[in-house]
Amino acid sequence: MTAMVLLLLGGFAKADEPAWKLVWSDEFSTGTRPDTKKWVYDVGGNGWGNVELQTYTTRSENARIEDGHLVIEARNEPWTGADGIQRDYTSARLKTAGKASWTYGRIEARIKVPKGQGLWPAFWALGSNFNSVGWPTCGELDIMENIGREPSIVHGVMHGPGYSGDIGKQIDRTYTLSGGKSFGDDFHVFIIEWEQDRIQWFVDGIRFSTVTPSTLPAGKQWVFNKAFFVILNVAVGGRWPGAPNTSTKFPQRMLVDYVRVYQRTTAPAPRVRLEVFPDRVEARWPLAYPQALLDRSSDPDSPWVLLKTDGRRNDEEFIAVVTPGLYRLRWTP
Ligand SMILES: [Ca+2]
Repeated sequence: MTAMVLLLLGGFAKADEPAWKLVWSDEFSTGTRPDTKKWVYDVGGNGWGNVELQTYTTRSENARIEDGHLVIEARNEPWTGADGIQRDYTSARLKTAGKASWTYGRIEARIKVPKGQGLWPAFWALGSNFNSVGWPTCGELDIMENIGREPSIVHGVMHGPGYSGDIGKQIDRTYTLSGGKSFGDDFHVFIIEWEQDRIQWFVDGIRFSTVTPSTLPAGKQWVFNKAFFVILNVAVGGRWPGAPNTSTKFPQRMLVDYVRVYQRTTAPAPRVRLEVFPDRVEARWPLAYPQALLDRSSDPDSPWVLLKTDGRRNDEEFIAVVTPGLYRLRWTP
């Protein structure tokens, strides 16, 4: 019996160590427009501090729910916004400001970015005190930024007072897809795990940046031990990506499968249940332990490797098809 040689370990953490609990999410699975209980539109075309070219609107042409995804669509069309200025591009920018914000947690989204010179999709967060203290004192965490001329690269960026993009001193780390693949070809999961005095960035479960107060320029203030809200947008043009050119095809769409926010909670050690079917064995564990963190090893002397599985979920559990081997369910970094 296959299951007899399958060993599942409950991670290396003690039973009283914290796991993640889902505290907020949007699966974009109902309705035709973004849920106004969760999202607020940023509207307008003032360049957004970056000499961007688009006007953000609230129209379904620019933001809608389709096939279980939030679609943010950048279009090349003349559009005159409330400021009376006609610009050549429209798009959308959605934020949870005033609806939901969090201090610490695991914030993740599964996203397929648009493609093309001049496109600038982002999944990011701003300090909730933005309106009172302004940028960059409020702090900015870019969980994922991609610019069209770098199709294989995403940036994980931190801006704060004295270390922001306008003075070229932001903390900017990148993750590059192997084999020349483009982020715009498929969905990827972009994550930060954020705790007091430490933030880690991941793509598809692989950590590529860890930032702590000691990372900052000497004497600069860490402004990330307080509440932040989340933003999703597709900008067109701007100082960093540059303008679209004749190679850029419009419309371009960013597809967001979900946004999920987990926070740490004291939880019992994860229990993994094995279901044996005639043709496969499934490992099932509670949703409190994110799917991304099932590690596999071929034998006790080999390193752990994150199991690459699309898996699936029901209302209570993540479900992964597993083969004989050594496994651990990991829920602390
Ligand atoms: Ca979805």
